[in-house]
Amino acid sequence: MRLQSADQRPKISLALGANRSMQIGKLRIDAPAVMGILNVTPDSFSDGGRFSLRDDALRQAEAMAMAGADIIDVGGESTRPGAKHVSEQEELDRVVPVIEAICEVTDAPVSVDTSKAGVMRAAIRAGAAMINDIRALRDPGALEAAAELQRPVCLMHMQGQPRTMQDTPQYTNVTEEVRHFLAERIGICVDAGIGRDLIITDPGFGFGKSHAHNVELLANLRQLQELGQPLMVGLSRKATLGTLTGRGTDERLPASIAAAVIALMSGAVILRVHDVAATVDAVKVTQAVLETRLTQ
Ligand code: 7PJ
Repeated sequence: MRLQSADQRPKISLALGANRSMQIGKLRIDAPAVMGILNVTPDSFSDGGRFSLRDDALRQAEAMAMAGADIIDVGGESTRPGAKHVSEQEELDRVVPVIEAICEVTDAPVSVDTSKAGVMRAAIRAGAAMINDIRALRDPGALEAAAELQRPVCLMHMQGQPRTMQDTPQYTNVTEEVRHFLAERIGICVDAGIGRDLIITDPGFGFGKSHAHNVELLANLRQLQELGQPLMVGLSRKATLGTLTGRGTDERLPASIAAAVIALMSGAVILRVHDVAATVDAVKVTQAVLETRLTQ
């Protein structure tokens, strides 16, 4: 059964900034969008070699599209604290065949979760519609590649580097420092020729942030709307939800839904999640309330 797709859901006017809207591939972002997470790393699927990795990934992408995912985010680099460095060739070998295969079977736009200029270029050539960069285009050549490609790009805040970022995260005012960083990156992107209609921002929950920092950021998320760009939020199954509930990674769906609803109520436009069907339902409920508020 195909669940109700995004274009059948009621629309609301979103916090996209004055008179602005965004197009990601065939998807017009004029209602909250659900981005399904597809990790293409050997530890995320059964260990059956490269072809099986591609087929498993394709099946999961199809299932997420059927469940109502508006975007599929394909990543080949594990960014967990302590994760091993992945070479550009390894990342290309993981994500390019998967992106090609997904684009053949679904219209849902594909996002590539990468920081590497070469992977950005190859992914867009393979059919990806947007770039999701946890390093906000700070790696060598990434800014130039994104400017050349002219596709929507998500700039995420991270303090430090994945391997050590959770050792001693430090802020005087986490929300203000994240806002300042993102404003600076937006300016740098605009100067490099990336239009504001292509820029998405993300506070980067769990990336160089303590539990208290994550909670404070979520409580103050609305302040990031001042940036004037669509806001993406990734809290799905994250450690901070485990800290709040005492639950393991696979038991964090209710907490993830609560976080998704709070994010939407605070102006988030794209939710990056593992559990697509459940999040799509939560979006419908929240959106109905937001829309009613707007028209009253
Ligand atoms: C995020 C991401 C996030 C964006 C990851 C995980 C860790 N990209 N990539 N935002 N998180 N834009 O999913 O637990 O929060 S990987």
